[in-house]
Order: sequence, then structure tokens, then C-alpha cells
Amino acid sequence: DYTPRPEDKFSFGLWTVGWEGVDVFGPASRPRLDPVEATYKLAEMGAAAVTFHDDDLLPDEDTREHTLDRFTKALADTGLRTEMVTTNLFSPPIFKEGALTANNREVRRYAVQKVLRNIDLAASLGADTFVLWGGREGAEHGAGKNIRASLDRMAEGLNLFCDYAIEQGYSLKFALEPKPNEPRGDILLPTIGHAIALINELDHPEMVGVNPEVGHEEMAGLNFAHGIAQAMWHGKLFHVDLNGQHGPRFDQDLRFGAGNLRGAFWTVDTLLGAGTGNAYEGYVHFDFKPPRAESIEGVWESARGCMRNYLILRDRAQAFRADPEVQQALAASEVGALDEPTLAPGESLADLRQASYDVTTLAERDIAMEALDQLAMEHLLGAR
Ligand code: 3MF
Ligand code: MG
Ligand code: MG
Ligand code: MG
Repeated sequence: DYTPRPEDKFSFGLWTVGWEGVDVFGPASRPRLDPVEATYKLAEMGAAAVTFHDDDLLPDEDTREHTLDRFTKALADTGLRTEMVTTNLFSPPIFKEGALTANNREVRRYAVQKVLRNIDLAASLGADTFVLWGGREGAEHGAGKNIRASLDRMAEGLNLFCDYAIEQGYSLKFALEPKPNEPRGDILLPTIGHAIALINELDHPEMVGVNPEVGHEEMAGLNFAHGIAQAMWHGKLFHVDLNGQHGPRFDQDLRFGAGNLRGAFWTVDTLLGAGTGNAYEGYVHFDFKPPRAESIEGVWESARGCMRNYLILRDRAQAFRADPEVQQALAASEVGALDEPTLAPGESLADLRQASYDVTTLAERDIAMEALDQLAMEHLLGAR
């Protein structure tokens, strides 16, 4: 049975189920959902944690303390955690031309102030991870934005946040969320690879990782499973945004499993360690939008679908890895042989250069990956 349980570590952004359906072409199609009520409902459905932007939970000063009290009571009542907190640096019109990388210095200082306040909140709630998605850090024009200066300011902001967390003794880690475009024509740090390259230039690279989103990488035409595998290789997969996307188009934020189903299968397999034991240990976090046409019942169905699809795909991926025929097929494709260094310890480059290679036979060898992939397909489709 695919009933979600707290030990599955499912986590939801409060903005996901809370999305009222406002889009570029129309206003809200659903009433506002109280984030505290949503927290109770997600707990009842089997989630383990919630996440939020400052403005999702605490949209104004007058209700801030009261809402925080109600929210912390909901966490205590349900046993849910706040595992991640993030800052809305994209909706307020002041950020129309960027936040940490706005050309205007006052705007950048205000953005830093907003983040610092929210870091304090994240720490007080015991969150592990602080996500930064720079939705407005970008451009539609050529000369209007100096990309090199933008990278300087982005790095400056991240260095300030790390220094502040260290100074306060917070154990928070930061995670950058890449996205290629939307709402800006081109967004800074468009992919996982761009983000990791920037992280390696920071003062405290060990404190900063990535929060990749399925749909964002697929909007760039990239393979999400490969992207998170590289993030894991760098030790940088601090968090994840699972959802569904159908090809390179607008950010669809479908429920996990919808859209590119094969991609979802390999994503789950990769998070589980792809048979190597090096699994992702963090929360399985969903960032999706229940379609605008759904009523509130459909919102919960969509959230339940995210979790069920993950559990079904986990079951399918585990069955694939445990299948003896798959083990044989992996061996036939020489998958394990890639673990061996090309130049073994003790061997010299001269050994390698002097050896003779049977070029014709090697060129003719059968890689047998169609058979291996068909086994995966049959496990995914439930035919095995
Ligand atoms: C936009 C997103 C964002 C981020 C969020 C987390 C509104 O495409 O994916 O969701 O996930 O800001 O920081
Ligand atoms: Mg998205
Ligand atoms: Mg998104
Ligand atoms: Mg996201």
C-alpha cells in the first residue's frame, strides 16, 4: 500500500497547496487557504514537514505574532517540522528589477535586511536549510545588466548570510535554486552547474549547496537525474524541489510523476543512490501547483498524488535494482567496470601507451543497453 508516512520524510511548501490560481492571464480561482489549516491537513495526509516563504505564512506585521503562535502550536500538535525556510525576493514590486542583484543599491540593502530577518526566523524554528531562489535576478536586455557585477553582488550577499549564520551560531545551511527563465527573460544561475560553479567561489562553500527543481532543469532541456547526480557527487544536494514538467515550456509545476514519467523514475532511482548506496538523506520536498482548474478537493488530491507517485516509483526503482535479470544486464553493459580507474594504482602512463588495444573488436562490442533499459521500462510500467 502506498500510504505516505512521516518516516518517508515528505515535505511541502505552504505556497504549493496555498496557490490560489493567480496566473499571467487571470486572477485567483480558489479562495485563500489558511497556511496553519494547511499544515494540519498535510500532517493528516502523512507529510513530515512543511516549508514556507516569509510572506506565505506571515504576510503582514499586524498578524505576524498571532500567526506564528498558531503555526508553532500546529507543529507541536502534529509533530511536523519546519525543515526549510525561504524568502520571497520576487513578488514585492520593489524587487521588480532584482533583489540581491538589483542595479539599485537601496533595493539590494532592503533585500539583505529581509533575508537576515528571515534567517533569524528559520533558526528559531529549527530549520536545517535556507533556500534562495533568485526569480528576479536576471534581465530582458543586454546592456542593462552587468552579469559580472551581478555575480559579484550575488556572492557578496551569500557571503554576508554565511558570516551572519556563523556569528549567530546557527547551524543553517544555504541552498541555491537554479532556474533558467520565468519570471525574468534570463535568470542568473540558470542551471545546477552554474550554481555549483558560483558556490565554489564563496568564502564558505561548505555552507552552500543547491535546491534543484525538476521542472527548472527540464525547462532548460536538461536531464534532472544527471543534474542531481552531479550535485550529489559534489556533496551539494542539500535539498530538492520535486514536481513534474512536460518539456521545455513555461514552468508547469505539475504534481510529481506527471509530465516526464521516465525522468521521474530515474530521479527517484538517483535519490535512492542508483544501486550504489549513496542515497540522498534529506527531505523529499514537493514544489508543485495544483492546476488552476481544480477546486480545493483537487488541491489535496494533487498533493496526495505527489506522495503516492514517489512511493510507487520508489517501489518500482527498488524492484528494478533487486531484479537478478537487471544485475545480469548491468554486467552485460559493463556498468560496474566504470568504477575502475582508467590508470590503476601502480600502473604507469608508459604501460598504457605501450599496450595494444583491439580496436576492431572493441568497436564491434555489444553495449546491450537497449535490453537493460527495456527492463527498466517494464519495471516502471509494472509489467514485471
Ligand atoms: C519558482 C520556484 C520557487 C522556489 C521557492 C523556494 C515559488 O519557480 O520554484 O517557488 O522554489 O521560492 O525558494
Ligand atoms: Mg517550477
Ligand atoms: Mg517553481
Ligand atoms: Mg522551486
